[in-house]
Amino acid sequence: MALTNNKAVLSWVDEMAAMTQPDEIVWIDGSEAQLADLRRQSLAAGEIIALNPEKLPGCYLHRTAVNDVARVEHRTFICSRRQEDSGPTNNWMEPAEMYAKLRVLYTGAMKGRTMYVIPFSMTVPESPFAKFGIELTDSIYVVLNMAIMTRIGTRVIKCLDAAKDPADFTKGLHAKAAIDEENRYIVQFPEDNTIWSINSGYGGNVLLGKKCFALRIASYLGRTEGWMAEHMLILGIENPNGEVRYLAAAFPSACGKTNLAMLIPPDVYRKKGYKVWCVGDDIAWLRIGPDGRLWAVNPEAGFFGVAPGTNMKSNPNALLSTKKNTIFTNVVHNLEDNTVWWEGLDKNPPQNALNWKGEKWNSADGSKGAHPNSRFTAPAAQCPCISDKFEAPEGVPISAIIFGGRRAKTAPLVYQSRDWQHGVFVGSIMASETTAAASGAVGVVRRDPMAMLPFCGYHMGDYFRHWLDMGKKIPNPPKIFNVNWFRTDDEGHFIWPGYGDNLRVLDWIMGRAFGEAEAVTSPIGYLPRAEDISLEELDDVSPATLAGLLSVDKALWKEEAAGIHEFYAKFGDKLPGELKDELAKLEKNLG
Ligand code: GTP
Ligand code: SPV
Ligand code: MN
Repeated sequence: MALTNNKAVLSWVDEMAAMTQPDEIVWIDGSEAQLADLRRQSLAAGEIIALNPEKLPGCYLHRTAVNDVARVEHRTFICSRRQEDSGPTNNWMEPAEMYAKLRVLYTGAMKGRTMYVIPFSMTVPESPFAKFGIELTDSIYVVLNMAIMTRIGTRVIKCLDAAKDPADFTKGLHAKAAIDEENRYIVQFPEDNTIWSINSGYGGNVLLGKKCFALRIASYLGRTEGWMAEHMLILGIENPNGEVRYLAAAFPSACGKTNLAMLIPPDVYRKKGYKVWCVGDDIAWLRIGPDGRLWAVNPEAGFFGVAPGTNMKSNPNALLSTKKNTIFTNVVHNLEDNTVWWEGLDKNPPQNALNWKGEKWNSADGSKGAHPNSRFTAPAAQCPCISDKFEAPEGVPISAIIFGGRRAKTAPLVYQSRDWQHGVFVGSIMASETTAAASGAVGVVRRDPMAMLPFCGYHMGDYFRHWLDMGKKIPNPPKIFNVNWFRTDDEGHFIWPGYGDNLRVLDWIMGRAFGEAEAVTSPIGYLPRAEDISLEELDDVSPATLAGLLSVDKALWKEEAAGIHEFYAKFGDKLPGELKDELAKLEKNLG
């Protein structure tokens, strides 16, 4: 039975049902009883596997199709009415043409299936910043994931019905169809507040509240409405005085957001009383608060985190978050005790196991058991270091914004921009090696401005403009930094230990944001001196090594500047003059 009399919602659901022709329509009320029933159906259909109820209570394993294991950027479209509003970094097609093309694929796609209607909210629905959406899907896996990743059900639809404009919701349509790679489309129509996804059953392609809505559509809404939707983690650092200072950090996919968001301070910091609190691990919505600072909320309710490499040493808080009520996707099924495993969990791959494809697996043959982009979907509230501000409707005030990527060379461990405009330049020139989070080659350096290349819902040149304009409107803006945890030595090993020790760098960053730490000028911005970053009780890094990590190689940076010119040329007239000026300044500084 429909959960609402909302005419806009009902007529849209009817229209989509007429096209997709499901046998049945089920409204998701968000109750535990309904979710339990769906789990039973999904188990019976073999779509999910129940894991060991003692060791992993409420946990399930799911395997996606072998051809469907990551986001597909080449099949992701921003269909704004005018191509120039989608821009050179997005795929585009005329909306009418795209709708027509997809209608053919959607017609009858849910025959013999059930359509689930999921009302969802990004951030707590009672927050003045909440945005509502409805996802229609024929996948129970999607329903179960959305129940973890967003707030869903009756609570949400009531808030939408009571809103100023009950027709103001994002219309998301997902159909698995035949999981046909050739006909896979992930399409955003920003002006229609609409998302159509077809022929995938994998995470980021189908959990429409996440990248499709909370970044692509929301970045478009943010520009129109004067706020920002960013691919950023949010964390609070509590210092020994008990004061908590917040930062947001944008790193590309699989470059360390989840890890940084819940890091465990090194012992020497812990003993002094430092604590880290996680507010979010992937997406931040940022608004100017009444006090003139920039405030951030995490629109999501869960973590869709990379499994490989997660262990009790690298990220115990993430691992502990997954010990109950978690859905694992494309990891190893350990048949010895009906649990899960992935590369980097521990040094003991199970002897009796199935790999991510569900095949008998022997680790000794050298093959990977878990897919490199295998993931866990876990409720954020289960994270041992979740912030008490996680659901605060007003969010948290941000003192520092950090950009960063995977760069084997060039980018130093950390540097600070001279001011907001220079900070926007630093974000716009971000580059990073590609990872398994998206299909395609891994390890290729590409420009990924603000970690938003795959997620910006409009012209990237206009996006830079929006950043610059926001800076002028924020009376007390955060300071902007860049970090690189991934510099390697000649043998390709990471030089910086990373993970918990990244707090040593964050400590300097916060010191700078609050005018308490020293820096020196360099051609690229402010740098710490080696003595400004604490190496206390860190035996593997000598002051000389640290100095090396902080060095700026002018020859490499000149090459970098040439690359930036090439990248900027894409944006033509839409490239803000301020960024051209910053590039000229960089070149002048390099001599
Ligand atoms: P998405 O969920 O795709 O957006 O990824 P993410 O940015 O949250 O990345 P995540 O924290 O899951 O880390 C991805 C990979 O980077 C994992 O294999 C981590 O082990 C590794 N990693 C994270 N932090 C560090 C670090 O400080 N140093 C090194 N060397 N590796 C790290
Ligand atoms: C990312 O790729 O940045 C992710 C995973 O967070 S996905 O939801 O698949 O986009
Ligand atoms: Mn992400």
